[in-house]
Amino acid sequence: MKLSKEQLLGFYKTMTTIRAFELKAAELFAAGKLPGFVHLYAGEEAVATGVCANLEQKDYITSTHRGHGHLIAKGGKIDLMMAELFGRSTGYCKGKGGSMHIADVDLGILGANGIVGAGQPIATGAALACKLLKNGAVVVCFFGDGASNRGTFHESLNMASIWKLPVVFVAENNMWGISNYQKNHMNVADIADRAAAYGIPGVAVDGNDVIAVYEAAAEAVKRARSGDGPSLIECKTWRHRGHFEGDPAIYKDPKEQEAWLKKDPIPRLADKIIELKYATRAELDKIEADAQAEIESAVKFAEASPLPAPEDVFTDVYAE
Ligand SMILES: Cc1ncc(C[n+]2csc(CCOP(=O)(O)OP(=O)(O)O)c2C)c(N)n1
Repeated sequence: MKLSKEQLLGFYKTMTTIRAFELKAAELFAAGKLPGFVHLYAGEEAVATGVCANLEQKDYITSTHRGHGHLIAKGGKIDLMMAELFGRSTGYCKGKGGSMHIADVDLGILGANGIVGAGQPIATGAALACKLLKNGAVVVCFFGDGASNRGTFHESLNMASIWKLPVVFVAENNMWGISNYQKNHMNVADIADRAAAYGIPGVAVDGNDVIAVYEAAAEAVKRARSGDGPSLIECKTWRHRGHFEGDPAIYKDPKEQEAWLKKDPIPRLADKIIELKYATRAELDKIEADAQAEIESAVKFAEASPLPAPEDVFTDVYAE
């Protein structure tokens, strides 16, 4: 598959925007400016970017506790995301949800989720709705290696398979479930192998290679859209930081960390773009600087926004 200059530069923009958002969130959290937990996606940008580049606005995603990258890649509004992290009334959840509850249904973002593995049945249900409504939409379900051990994973893949639902399950295998190394929590090397148990295609790809992710997702999305049912894609990647901000990640082998940092998906894509002569280093630096500026402006928006009013404490919390 030959990708155009516009596509690769678009990937670069999305990935550098996610990275800039995450590193800014790390800095703000350390400065005590963000009231809730943040689980950062730095290092895993190629997964959300490569997958979501295959989606249209009418398509849906379900996200996780590590969701900022998914939201940005699906077109989420960065100023509203940042305001939510700050707990401000202009945020996606009017400041009451924080990082793990951001949703934008108009953009097909069915929500981040603090419950590990909870997105899998939601994605399966959304895919059933798409099939019944015949709206031609596809659902992508992002989840981690840890979530691949939950009953929700097995039930969802089975149900999606027998009903041939238009859903793509994307396992983001960053090798860790908090401090639990993959080898210690599952006896298979490739999560993709689990697809065979449900009679659906399963493929493991280099999750730090945005082109490889894009190509695998293109096939799975096409399959889902044409009514041939679900697929499982495992993207092998690495989170650069601790499980959440504040976790020093002392359980990581420093040598392994160093080796993975050398496989950082962003410089890898930059090298590819330069090799193809699609852009110069200076042009890529400009894309990165623009991404940084967008994040700085989102921080200004958030900091200038009011906190929710105390009398609104119960609004949007309970349904009548
Ligand atoms: C049902 C449930 N069990 C446990 C937790 C606590 N918890 C939060 S994140 C996490 C690990 C998730 O690992 P993984 O699915 O690999 O995602 P990653 O954090 O690596 O992106 C756990 C166990 C939870 N939030 N929900």
